[in-house]
Amino acid sequence: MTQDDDIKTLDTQPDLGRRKFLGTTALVGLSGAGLSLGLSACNKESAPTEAAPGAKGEVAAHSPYEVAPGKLDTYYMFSSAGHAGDVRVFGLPSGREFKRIPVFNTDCMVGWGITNESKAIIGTNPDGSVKYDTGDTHHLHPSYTDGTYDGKYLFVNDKINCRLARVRLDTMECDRITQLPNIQGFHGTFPDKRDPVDSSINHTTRVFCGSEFSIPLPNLGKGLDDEAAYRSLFTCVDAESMEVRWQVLIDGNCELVATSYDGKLAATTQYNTEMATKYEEMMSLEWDTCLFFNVARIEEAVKAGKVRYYGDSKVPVVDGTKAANAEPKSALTCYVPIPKNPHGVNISPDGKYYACAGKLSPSASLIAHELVLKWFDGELKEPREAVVAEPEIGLGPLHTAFDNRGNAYTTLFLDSQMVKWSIEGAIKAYQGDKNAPVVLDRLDVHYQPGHGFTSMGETRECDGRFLVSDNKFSKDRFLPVGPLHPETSQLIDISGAKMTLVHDNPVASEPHDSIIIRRDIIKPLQIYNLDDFPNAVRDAKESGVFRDGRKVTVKLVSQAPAFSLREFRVKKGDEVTIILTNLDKVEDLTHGFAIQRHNINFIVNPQETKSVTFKVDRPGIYWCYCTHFCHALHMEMRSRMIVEA
Ligand code: K7E
Ligand code: CUA
Ligand code: CA
Repeated sequence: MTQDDDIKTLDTQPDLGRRKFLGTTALVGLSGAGLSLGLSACNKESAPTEAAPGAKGEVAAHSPYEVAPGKLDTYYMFSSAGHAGDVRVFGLPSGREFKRIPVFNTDCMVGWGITNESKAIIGTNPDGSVKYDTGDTHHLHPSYTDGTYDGKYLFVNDKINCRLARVRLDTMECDRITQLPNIQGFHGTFPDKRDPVDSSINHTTRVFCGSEFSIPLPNLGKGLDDEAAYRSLFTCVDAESMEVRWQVLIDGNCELVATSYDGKLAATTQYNTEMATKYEEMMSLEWDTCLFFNVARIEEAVKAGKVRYYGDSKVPVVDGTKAANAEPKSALTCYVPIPKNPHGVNISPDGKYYACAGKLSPSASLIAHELVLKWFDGELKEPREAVVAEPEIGLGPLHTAFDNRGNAYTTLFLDSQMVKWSIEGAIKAYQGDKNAPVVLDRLDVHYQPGHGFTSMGETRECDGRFLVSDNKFSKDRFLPVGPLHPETSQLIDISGAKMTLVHDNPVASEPHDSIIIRRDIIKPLQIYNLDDFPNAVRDAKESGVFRDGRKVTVKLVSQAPAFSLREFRVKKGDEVTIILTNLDKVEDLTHGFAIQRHNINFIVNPQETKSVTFKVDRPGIYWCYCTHFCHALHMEMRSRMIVEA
């Protein structure tokens, strides 16, 4: 088995592509000496031979999983980077890291949190300062059409400052961030897979967000010690406008979130049905729940105005507490009891079952989607009757992934294992069949896995080929790099009866969740459209210094290997805005712009425009230079800011 030959269309021809790239705009008028000076690293002939005993400098034996030089991966893997605040993009099966997408963090590689455009997305205080510049991304999921990824967006949470971000999958850049009101500890998040209200809309229109930590509502300094009144809200955000649509007041808290394939239900696991504020008390009950939301009924209640508001939030809140939803036929929520302190909830790709991982219980609870709907129709006595299996699978179950052959793969944190179990076998065993095969295989992973996820496993197109175990500890698996270790991402082949460990990859701390997407689904942009930037400097002739009192706008363009202004003059005390458009139209030709001693550093990709605004209060000359290696004359690509006294 190698990378998909059926996705050949995306394979580039590396030799041709590289020569074409060098032969056009980038090197017009340059000598051969310049070429070798600037771009020797790209020279294919200079491939290392030391580790290559085979003929013609190539490795003799290939692993069937190897992605040979110049070949492309079969899958994208997107990972939430935890408290690094960004999103990472990898290729599978190679495990190569391609990109880090800054989201909640400041990033000087691209200028995220530095440019005016990114500050506007992150959110700024009235005085222009950034409100938050840290975040903790735990869960990320793309938008859906018809039960599979449509390649449009990726949604990711910030657990620290309670924001939902959206990443465009064509540019792989964050384009919106929304603050969720009246919650803390925003953890689980999942988009719906189709519109639950209008069945003709078969794509994602909502994103659901769970809050893990309960707080007084509103949290304005009153009722601080009335811990019994602390509450959590479940939040729905509009996937297009990114505005918060509604919230649900619940009993207990929210952990992970899952959504059904028919759009009807959203689910969240709850480990703190005790509604405790102290550690020990959160484990005092033997049972917690998986909580289901009837999305259409909630939207009806919002429409009917059966809502309240907290603090100065304009977001309508409906009542999803147990007491208010005892009558199934009108209930907005259904609380299904499962063993104490569960963690992840994942729905099987056939849309039939939610698998809740036990965490403190050595089991997984399988809840049937149809039976939860039956409870809402008044045809089931107790919510617990929706549980159709509860296999014992091992210690510390955290998250479950699926293949397309009816098997589930659950990470066992305490056992440091991946366990493969049969859904059908587990259901039969629950019904009393002692011979039903439940656990089919176990594989040691290294060490302490958190999330496990399969190729296309959260979609109808689940293909059952690969499983990745994202492990929280790497210990001895890699060269030591000081007290902080990387984590281990382990690729596992699940296409056969037994799981096979393919390889380890170190991942820089501290990823949480990931998803694996077939590469043909993602259609990345190579060059921006100049028209998408209203402030674009469309021609070098438009460059110049434009003064409006103490506000000065400097417009310039970059075209390899020069900026259109060799120098520009401003005065001490000015507020300077620099608008830079990269007029280069060549794929991969990015320029950077940094100003000495002014904390300015950002990049402009082909046909992109960005701006920065800052004060100048120290007379002198300050060199501006291109930070991003673009050309053999990259070092010379400079401008000079002259600040007059
Ligand atoms: Cu770490 Cu998804 Cu936040 Cu489980 S969560 S491991
Ligand atoms: Cu332009 Cu380096
Ligand atoms: Ca509990």
